[in-house]
Amino acid sequence: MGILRVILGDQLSCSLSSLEHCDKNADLIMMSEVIDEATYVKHHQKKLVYVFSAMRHFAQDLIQKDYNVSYTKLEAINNSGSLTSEVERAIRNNNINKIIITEPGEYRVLQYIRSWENKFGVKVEILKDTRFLCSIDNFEKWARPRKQLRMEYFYREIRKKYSVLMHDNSPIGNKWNFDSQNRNPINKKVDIPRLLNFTKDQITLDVIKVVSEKFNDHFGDIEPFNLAVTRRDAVKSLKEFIENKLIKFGDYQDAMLENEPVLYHSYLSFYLNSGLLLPIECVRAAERAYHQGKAPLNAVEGFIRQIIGWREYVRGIYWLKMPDYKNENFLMSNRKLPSLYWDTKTDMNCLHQCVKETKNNAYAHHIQRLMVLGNFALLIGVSPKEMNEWFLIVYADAYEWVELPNVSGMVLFADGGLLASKPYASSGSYINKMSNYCKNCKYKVSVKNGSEACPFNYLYWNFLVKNKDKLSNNNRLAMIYSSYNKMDENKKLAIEQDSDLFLSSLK
Ligand code: FAD
Ligand code: DLZ
Ligand code: SF4
Repeated sequence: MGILRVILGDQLSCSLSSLEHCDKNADLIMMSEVIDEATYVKHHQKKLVYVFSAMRHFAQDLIQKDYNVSYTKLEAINNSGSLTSEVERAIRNNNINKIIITEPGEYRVLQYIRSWENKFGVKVEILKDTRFLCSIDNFEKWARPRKQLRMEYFYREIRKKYSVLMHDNSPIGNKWNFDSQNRNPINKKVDIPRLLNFTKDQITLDVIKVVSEKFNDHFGDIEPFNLAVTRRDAVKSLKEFIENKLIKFGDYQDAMLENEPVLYHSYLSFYLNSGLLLPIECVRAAERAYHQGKAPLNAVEGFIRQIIGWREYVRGIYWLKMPDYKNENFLMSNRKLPSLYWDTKTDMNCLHQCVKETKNNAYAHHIQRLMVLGNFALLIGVSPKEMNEWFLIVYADAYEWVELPNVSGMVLFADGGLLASKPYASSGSYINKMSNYCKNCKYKVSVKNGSEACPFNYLYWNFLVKNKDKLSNNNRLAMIYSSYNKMDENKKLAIEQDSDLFLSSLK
């Protein structure tokens, strides 16, 4: 009689709660690659290669540590296709008296885990995911008495709790947040350090073969494949970022440059989200670099805020608000996702570049996701359901707990301002300031109306007009609505006509 310990594809950490107190002689670890998880949305092919290869390598590590592992590959003939049916098969073939699992990252998965106890007549224990710095319960305790759930205040609490960048009880530098120093555009001449390249071993090559055979109708390119798939290589990536890129992370956090998909970003989200790296080790590594004088405070604080601020905060919001959060649509947006998000075909160079890089890399950095891909969808009123599905498919770091609040809350304002105090809507001038995309665009960013004009320029005003009922009482938008009200009537008409023409031509 032993315990079945189920490990999911994003739970690849040796310190996982479901591995604690494991009896290596009696307990069975179950890991399964299943078609249901690969296709409930049609994940990017590179994401599938990453997930399956990292799972296979993690199972190998566990076996080397003498755990008793039952691993089912996608192509195995006895693979039953879903996690639930795989658990059933494991119970049938082994003497199992209990199931232990760490809480999953998606509500959908939690629902079916909760059905196992009744279905199989075996006790199921769901343990907390202790890899996060704030538990779901503690986030709820923080949120319950508050009217507004701003990330900044949550972040300060976590900094204090873990004593990160603190001196006595004050933040180092006497300020919690150095974001105002983190908005520099980037000059093409800056010599950006290259990412590490990892050689593909036989495990990854086998996975590439399976994915390219079975999922070739999914979006995205497998090659070049340069992601780490083991903890060892993920740790190398973290070290490389801390040594070579952290120093400028803050300065260029919001910058975008053609054919430079990563710039000074860490490129660590895949590893954090599947468990190869732990958030606290990334935070401590950055903090150490600050104390050793290797990186300035604006960079280190900015990086740490993304991890113990935004990352923990969006997870808290997700679990606080699910399952209703998924259906929220405050602006009642219902446009179909334009085909350019799949085929890259558009004359708008910023969108073309960001979709192309997403297709090649299963990665885009934050400002590309927010201010180009997201901003455009917000302005044209893409339905939250369609946009969420796209974001969940195309990025190798996407799991619903982190994707949904970013898309519905931060980008589409679908939660009516729970996460963001105002929509991140912007005209072309922001993209022009922060990137070199406009130089190679068919449209002119300086032109506001007419066939040559950058579509972001008129769509921005059109968005505000169309959503006036819902947004004009937002204090942070008062000045903008007042500028619109003062606008010449001919200009208002041109905005409406240009927007109608543009939107009706969108495929
Ligand atoms: P860096 O810029 O180097 O940041 C360091 C780390 O901070 C990241 O690795 C990530 O773990 C964390 N982080 C930064 N911003 C956020 C954020 N807003 N929310 C949560 N964590 C954050 N991130 C995901 O991990 N998965 C997603 O599916 C995802 N979808 C997004 C969708 C949209 C529309 C937007 C605007 C953002 C999304 N993000 C998502 C957040 C962010 O864009 C990515 O975490 C980041 O681009 C990953 O690249 P990086 O590792 O180089 O990040
Ligand atoms: C994303 C993903 C994929 C593609 N495949 C698997 C799989 O075959 N087996 C598995 O255990 N997990 C997989 N995952 C991750 C899950 O779909 C799900 O997103 C997370 O487990 C939620 O925490
Ligand atoms: Fe994008 Fe407008 Fe610039 Fe073209 S001109 S790249 S559409 S912001």
